[in-house]
Amino acid sequence: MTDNVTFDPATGLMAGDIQQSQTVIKDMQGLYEDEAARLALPQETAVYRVQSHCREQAGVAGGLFWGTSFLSPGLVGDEYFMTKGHFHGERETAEYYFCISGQGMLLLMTESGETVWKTLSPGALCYIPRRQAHRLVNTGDTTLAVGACWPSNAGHDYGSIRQKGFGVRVKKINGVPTAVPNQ
Ligand code: PAN
Ligand code: ZN
Repeated sequence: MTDNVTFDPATGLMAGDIQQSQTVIKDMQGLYEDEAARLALPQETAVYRVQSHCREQAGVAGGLFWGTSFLSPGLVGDEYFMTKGHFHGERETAEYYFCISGQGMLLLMTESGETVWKTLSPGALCYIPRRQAHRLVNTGDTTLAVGACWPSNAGHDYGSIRQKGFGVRVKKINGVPTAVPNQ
């Protein structure tokens, strides 16, 4: 990957020498509380896509990666669209997130399961400390675009999130985004 890359601060869109990935509803198996509601949706529905500039080799310490996540609005049952969420495989790595557009929440969870959440609107800057899992939730009705910068050796550990989830789920209750304990 080269330095031939652009980043539009108004939208978060990147172009040039970038990687792109997309996560659809069928990839989110087991992550929402209401699995029947997830299965009832068209399985190719886009939940989020990520653009990134990974100039260094993944897994090698010393570099930085840069990217934007675009999370669609939507619900699975009463639970808002969200990212899978992960700990960094290399636990001693932190990350910055910054909200570019849309409305949402960032969930942060320690390894012992204590979960806090931060409200995201354009301009919010969030530091994700080392050893904390992180997940984005779109609580609005437009795309949530969030930029990020993370160390090239961070890696992604999705396993424990798949098993236990976060300490809260974010649901639309009486029209209001509400964090409720994850049973
Ligand atoms: C982000 C995330 C991105 C997608 O770039 O990887 O928002 O979320 P999941 O990886 O949980 O599917 C990041 O935190 N990188 O470390
Ligand atoms: Zn991360």
